[in-house]
Amino acid sequence: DLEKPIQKSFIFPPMKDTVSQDIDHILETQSALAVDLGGTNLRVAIISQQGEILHKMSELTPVTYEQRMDLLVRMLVEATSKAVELSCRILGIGISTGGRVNPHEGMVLHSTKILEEWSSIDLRTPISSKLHLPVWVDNDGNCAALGEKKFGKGKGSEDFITLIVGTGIGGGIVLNNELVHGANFCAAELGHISVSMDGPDCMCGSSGCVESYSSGIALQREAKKLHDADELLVPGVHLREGEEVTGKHVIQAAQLGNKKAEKVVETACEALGLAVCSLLHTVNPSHIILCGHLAPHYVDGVREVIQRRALPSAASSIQIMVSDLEEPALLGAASIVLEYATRR
Ligand code: BMX
Ligand code: MG
Ligand code: CA
Ligand code: ZN
Repeated sequence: DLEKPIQKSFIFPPMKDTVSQDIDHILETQSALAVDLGGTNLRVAIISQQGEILHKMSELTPVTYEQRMDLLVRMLVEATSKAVELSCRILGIGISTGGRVNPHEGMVLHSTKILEEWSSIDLRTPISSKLHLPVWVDNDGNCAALGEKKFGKGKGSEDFITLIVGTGIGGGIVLNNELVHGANFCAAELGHISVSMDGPDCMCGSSGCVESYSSGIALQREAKKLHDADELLVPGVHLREGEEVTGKHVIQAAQLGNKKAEKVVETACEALGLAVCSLLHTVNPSHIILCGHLAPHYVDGVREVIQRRALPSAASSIQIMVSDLEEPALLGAASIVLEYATRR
């Protein structure tokens, strides 16, 4: 039942000299519900104004539109009751999702095969009418950039780019302090920068995109190839009974000296490095922030490619960093809500 009674606000007795700051006396934590919908996981979190993740839940992303919407609504309803328990006042819902998004309409315009049945989807209307809360939506890479800007290594930077390596590769570009959305909300689809005239097939229908070399699915594809040829496992890398081979195993094997696995990681770094070179020459940002679990394994390789392949003037000034945020996309989705709802 969504028609929950309105929560009581607990107000401190006003102190003599701070009467006007009555909002600060509310004991409840002003918070946002944040959603991150990716190719693998669907996450919902309660995030405070200070960027603390107060509660988080995660499920596998369902494959059909209907299952996905049902699960999302169920998770959001559960999060709103959790928010009551935690004395959080929810100001709205911020949704980070894969695909091209029109943030003015709260619509997912189009998605690659990473998210099937996720084109021409109005997220705002059904979610806001079921949860009785305002809803904001943007692309996940864009949200990651917003998360970095508000809470992470993008703080204080006017021109920077975020690359988030997950199942796919998402991107976000901040220029003159603003996200770049482009003419049709298709800007900053940085996973689909071409780094090869041919190259592996990409989930977008093209081939040779950086996502087809350096993403989680790309590493998994290579891991499976090696495993099928009995060339993946070396002492120290184990597969539990029934465990699926993933990119993680290729990273572990490379770290333990498996030459074939090292080659896979090197190629992934080379591709990501080339994509970053293109970005430096297009946008000339001050920072590139690499996010996601694979980022620490890529950063040195990317720096090395830049030194070798970028224009010297672009290479000398750029700072390539690894994000220190646990969940940049969730934090960015929350920041849209928190920035908007508390603007006075
Ligand atoms: C894909 C594309 C991007 C997204 C990126 C990262 C879709 C559905 N997704 O390139 O919009 O930013 O994946 O997504 O078109 P994730 O699944 O790795 O989180
Ligand atoms: Mg993601
Ligand atoms: Ca993007
Ligand atoms: Zn592509």
